[in-house]
Amino acid sequence: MEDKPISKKDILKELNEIQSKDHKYSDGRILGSMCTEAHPFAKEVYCKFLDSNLGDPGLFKGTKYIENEVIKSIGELLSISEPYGNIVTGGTEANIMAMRAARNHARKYKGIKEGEIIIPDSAHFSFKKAADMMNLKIIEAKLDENYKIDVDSVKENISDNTVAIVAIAGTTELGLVDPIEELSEIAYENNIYFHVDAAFGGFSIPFLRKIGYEFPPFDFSLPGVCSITVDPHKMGLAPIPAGGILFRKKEYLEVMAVDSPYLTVKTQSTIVGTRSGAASAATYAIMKYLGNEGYEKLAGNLMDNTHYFKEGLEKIGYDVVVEPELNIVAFNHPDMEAHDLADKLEDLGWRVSVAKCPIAIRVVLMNHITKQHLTDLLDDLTEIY
Ligand code: 0PR
Repeated sequence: MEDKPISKKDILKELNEIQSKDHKYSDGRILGSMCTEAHPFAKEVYCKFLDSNLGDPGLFKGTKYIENEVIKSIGELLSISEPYGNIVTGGTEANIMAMRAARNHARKYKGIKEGEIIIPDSAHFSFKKAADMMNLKIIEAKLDENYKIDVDSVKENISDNTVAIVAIAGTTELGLVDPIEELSEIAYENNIYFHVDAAFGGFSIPFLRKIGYEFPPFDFSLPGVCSITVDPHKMGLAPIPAGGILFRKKEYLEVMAVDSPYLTVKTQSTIVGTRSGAASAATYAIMKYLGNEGYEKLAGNLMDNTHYFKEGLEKIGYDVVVEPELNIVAFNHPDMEAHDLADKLEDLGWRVSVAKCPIAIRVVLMNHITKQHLTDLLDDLTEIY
């Protein structure tokens, strides 16, 4: 730090130069991100609540009310009238909370000390962080030929130490929805905590259903589902860091509550202490501003783009790995390594992501990628072909 203050003008000039090194969503070149530019209104509201701290909700009763209302509104989308939960720091904190609730619940009510969690091979790496922090053993269930969790593999792996089963609604790499109904039944029958990671799909499946897309049940309408991760900062157009975690019962928050004696509330269940109220307020505002209609339109448009892109790829001769269920397309050149194809696209200015299972180029069709961007991308892919 300098001894003398520097003028705002000079600092901003420097910051603008530095920021120009960042990629911008609006360039339409970021192909592998589940985040996108937040809606301008959400950003405006975010700034108004920048100082509010949900870690001490007694001081911020208004913001706490907003968080509760947001959880309730998301609950309505996920078929539960009285959900418990929080707006947290992204899907990672949400998944860690879910695993912590499951572990503590099993420890308290079943006496399990060395817990195991069964997750699909396709699960997001946040579960690895959760397992590492909580000393849980990860049991990876196999995927079936369609890259979804294999229900038999889950059944075979259930043991006396299983504290949770996890399924995904919108896998990170392919955007697929696991057979959640079957797993819910298995978890329910075996009295095992069942968590659904709908970080990506939770903010689109309910809206796609309303406009005629078919998805099997994946939410709290299934009696086995204990918690759901759903991130407003992915498909919800809310700013980072707006993750969401919803629990069916209050006792899941209670089993992981720690005393916070000198605060305005006596216990805390989130991982993070001082935490953003701005994310809750921005999510509240954007959900009201867009309404069901706005989100239906958004999700529908992104699926139209997905189909447009998929068909364009097939016309050129690329192999699409799997029929998209949500707005992600993964594809390969028939005789070029995915990493070589990724390098060629990077050379042309595209920011590409390569999936590992199966190895393929993966494009997440978020709101910042327009039809025109897709046409340009298909033109480049034609050149490369
Ligand atoms: N669950 C699922 C299914 C996810 O896909 C992700 C993240 C998470 C949980 C964790 O969420 P947070 O990253 O909010 O903690 N999925 C993306 C990924 O890892 C996140 C991402 C977003 C990565 C933008 C890159 C990027 O540019 O691929």
